[in-house]
Amino acid sequence: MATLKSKLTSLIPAWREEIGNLVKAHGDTKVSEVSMAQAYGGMRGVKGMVCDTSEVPPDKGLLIRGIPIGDLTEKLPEEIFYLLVTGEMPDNAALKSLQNELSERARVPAYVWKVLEAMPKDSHPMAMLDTAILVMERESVFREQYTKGMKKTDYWMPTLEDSLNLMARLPGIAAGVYRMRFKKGNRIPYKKDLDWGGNYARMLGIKDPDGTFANLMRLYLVLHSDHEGGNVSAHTCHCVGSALSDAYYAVSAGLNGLAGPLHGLANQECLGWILMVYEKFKGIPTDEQLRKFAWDTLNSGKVIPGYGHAVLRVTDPRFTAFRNFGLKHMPDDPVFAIMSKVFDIVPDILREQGKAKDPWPNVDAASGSLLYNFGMKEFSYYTVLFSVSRAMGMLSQLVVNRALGIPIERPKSVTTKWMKAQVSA
Ligand code: HAX
Repeated sequence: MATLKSKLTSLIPAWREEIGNLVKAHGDTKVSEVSMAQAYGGMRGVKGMVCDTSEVPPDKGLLIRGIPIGDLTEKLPEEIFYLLVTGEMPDNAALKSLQNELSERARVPAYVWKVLEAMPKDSHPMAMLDTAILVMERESVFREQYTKGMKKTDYWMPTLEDSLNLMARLPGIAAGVYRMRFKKGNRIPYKKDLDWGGNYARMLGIKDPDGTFANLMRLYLVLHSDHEGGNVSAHTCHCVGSALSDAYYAVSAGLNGLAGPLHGLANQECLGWILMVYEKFKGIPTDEQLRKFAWDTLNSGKVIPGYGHAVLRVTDPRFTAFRNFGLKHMPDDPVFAIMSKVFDIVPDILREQGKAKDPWPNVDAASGSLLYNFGMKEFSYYTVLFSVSRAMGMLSQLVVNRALGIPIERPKSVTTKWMKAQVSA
């Protein structure tokens, strides 16, 4: 049966040759310049790294291996993982093989639960997820084989092993965190003949009589999977992994970045903001009321969560996909209706304020209102859902980078004194 490993074995030599030849022939070609404003401004727009799994053209939004995310919304998340790693969609045999690999590796070791049970009861679900990942580091196949000694060209193989092990266990761990942290009852075991995303939905234990919640989870896992290489979570994972730290270290580091309110935590903040509107106006506000509420937020020095983006300059197609899901399944839900109204009102306000370069909604603006509709009201958990998905992007980038032998990351920093000297020179 076609496996992901055999597919990569056939693809990697050509990737290496292509990039080797490119750098050999054109290594001195300039691809970016860096201004002082960029050096002080989060390196925004500096082209200093390569990521082939996905790209985000500012005027289009996410393309996974060149395919617009809007064309992938009916796919299974594990199909997206295969696409991310190999650049090709799996055929039926390859998909089945990947699903078998994942279900065979899905059992979460008992010591993980013991560690999580020992954590303070008010721990953030993201801290619990990251702890679970890190505590499994002892099982890293990469670290074991590296310690024994292996060729650099083989690094990607145990990295793929670690990636599949981690990815297989993540839904069970994340669902277990949900049930433990929010006292939802016993853990629900992985079902071998169910797909990866469907399993996650099932193990969460949310009521789902007609399978709509499982479909939302599949969509959620597809939409958040990857967003090129420079965002905080992907870049952190890449940086840590470039030191040949294994996938457990690298992914948990990336997810610690995802836990920040300007990144993955925004989905929790976003629904909080919408519910504040709902409570203040005891339902759906008028346009005028919503406008004033948004201005009050801005005038108090806060951001409007779910709006703006470091790269995008259009409505995020992932937002559109979620909104379409809501329009189909819950058009009359008041929280969904407020979220839609915010979309009609807030971009104009942000434009009028004139600070945000991108006044449009990002992926986090819509997802919370959909989850809320299914009774998933524990906001602090939302970034864990994001994490299970984003792990696919981080792991695929890690495998590809190991295959290509990308070296340890080490950009040059300079001092303010040096900057001043440049100006006077
Ligand atoms: N509301 C109010 N002000 C905003 C804003 C928003 N939604 N988005 C940007 N701005 C402000 C910035 O705070 C900044 O103000 P100062 O000059 O006073 O510092 C100014 O506009 C310029 O910022 P920018 O260049 O447009 O945006 P950045 O690239 O610096 O930051 C962010 C991008 C996504 C962090 C930003 O738009 C933001 O804070 N948005 C709200 C939080 C959010 O939705 N985060 C999730 C992003 C998607 C994601 O990564 N998910 O994981």
